Amino acid sequence: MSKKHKMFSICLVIILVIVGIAGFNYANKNYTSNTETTVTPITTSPKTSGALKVSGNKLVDEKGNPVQLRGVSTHGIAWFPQYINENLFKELKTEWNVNVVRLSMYTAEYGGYSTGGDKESLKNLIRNGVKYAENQDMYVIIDWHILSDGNPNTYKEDSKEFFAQMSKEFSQNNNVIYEICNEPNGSTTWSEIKSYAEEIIPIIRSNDSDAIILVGTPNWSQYVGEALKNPITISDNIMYTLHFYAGTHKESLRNEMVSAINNGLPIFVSEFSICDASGNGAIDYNEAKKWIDTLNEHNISYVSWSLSNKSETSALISSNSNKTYGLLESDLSDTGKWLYNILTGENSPNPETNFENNINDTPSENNISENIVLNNSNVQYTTKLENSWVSNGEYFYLYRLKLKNIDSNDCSGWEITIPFNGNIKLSDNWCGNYTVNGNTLKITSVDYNGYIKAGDTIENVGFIVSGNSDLKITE
Ligand code: IDC
Repeated sequence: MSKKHKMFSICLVIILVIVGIAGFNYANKNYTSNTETTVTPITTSPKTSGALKVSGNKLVDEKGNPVQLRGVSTHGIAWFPQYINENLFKELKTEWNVNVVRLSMYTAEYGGYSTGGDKESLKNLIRNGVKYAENQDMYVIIDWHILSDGNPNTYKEDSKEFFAQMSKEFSQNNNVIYEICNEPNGSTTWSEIKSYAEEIIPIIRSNDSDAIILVGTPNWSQYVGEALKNPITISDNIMYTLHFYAGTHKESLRNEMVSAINNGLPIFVSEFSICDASGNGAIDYNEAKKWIDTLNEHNISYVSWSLSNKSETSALISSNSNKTYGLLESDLSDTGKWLYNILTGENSPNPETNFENNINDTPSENNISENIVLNNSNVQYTTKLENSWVSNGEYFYLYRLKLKNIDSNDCSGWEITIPFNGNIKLSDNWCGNYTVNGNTLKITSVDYNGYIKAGDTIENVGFIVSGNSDLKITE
């Protein structure tokens, strides 16, 4: 071969290799091709990074190295308690590259803590969530999710009692982060938020001298500039939250965030999604990419709303899927697919490979949905088995109910009795008074859901029971 030919062949090989690599990359390109973002594997975790601190405008590990947390938020835990399960948390850590989970407990909406919600059940869900996060070596945010109550001072007494108890129980944990007010809004000013924070922070500090505390900012946690002008000085390890929904909040909010960061304010994005601010509507992939790039550039931690299968764009799980773990690509919503790609750089989760290692032995059936309609004089109720699993040899069943007042008059209270084919043990319940007698479960209304207008339906009521391996409701 002549020298010229040899050179030509070498060039050809090089070109073919380049084309080959490009082709391979193209073939592997994901459906959200406009979101190519470098994914760094998560190495930050409570075991390796220890208790986090705030240094200047940065979140740092115990040795002072900057860290970024990335993760997901539950929806309201009273609404979607089923996603607080350890298999899912494990999957989030191992499959999704997540190192923080946020537990959102509404104060005023839907079984809200301060508006008649079952305080003990809600606290138990938080306790479970913290325990699962700890077992899976993840950080966990306890979120006092104010929203329609607008001003964090509205239910300040409840908040004091709640954070006193939680921080006492978790004083030895190095993975717990306290978020003391999700999104102040309406006319709530920064000085009102600050005075609230100055009452809550010392309560937490009396049990836990250094946990990270996140403080919301005015206008649904957007006006971080207000906090910058007048930051909280009574304690260290405070961060300020900024929330965005990429379909609504764009460059001007990003600029506000970057400017506050550059001026020294430590910011944590404890909630965001990529649709509009209602949690629904179209996804804006372009803006989403700009946001994620900016967050990564400044090493800002971010947490995506929400771990639920509600039929709304921001829900990460498809409304067609009742799975509470073992999520495949087909179980994810478009937002869920986008997030999976952002967190892992890959397209499809593959959790089956981990099934044999699942915490609760094996799922008996992970996708059960069976409706039974029963009547109790004027109330017709539909029971839906939403999930079941085995834990330490015990069989658990999660049911959710719909109650309809089929009478022509409004009712001011209700009582229903559910017969099972075997004895049951009640393991969790919400939005009712529950008593077990052998194989029957009696549920009576609580003060906030006893009244049902003629013809109206209420949902929210639900429970988890354990029993035999083939437990069923008998008609
Ligand atoms: C939304 C939920 C929706 C629920 C509603 C309650 O997605 O299912 O019905 O709350 O009012 C927030 C809030 C967050 C909102 C979310 C979307 O922190 O609670 O969740 N959002 O509207 N701030 C901006 C958007």
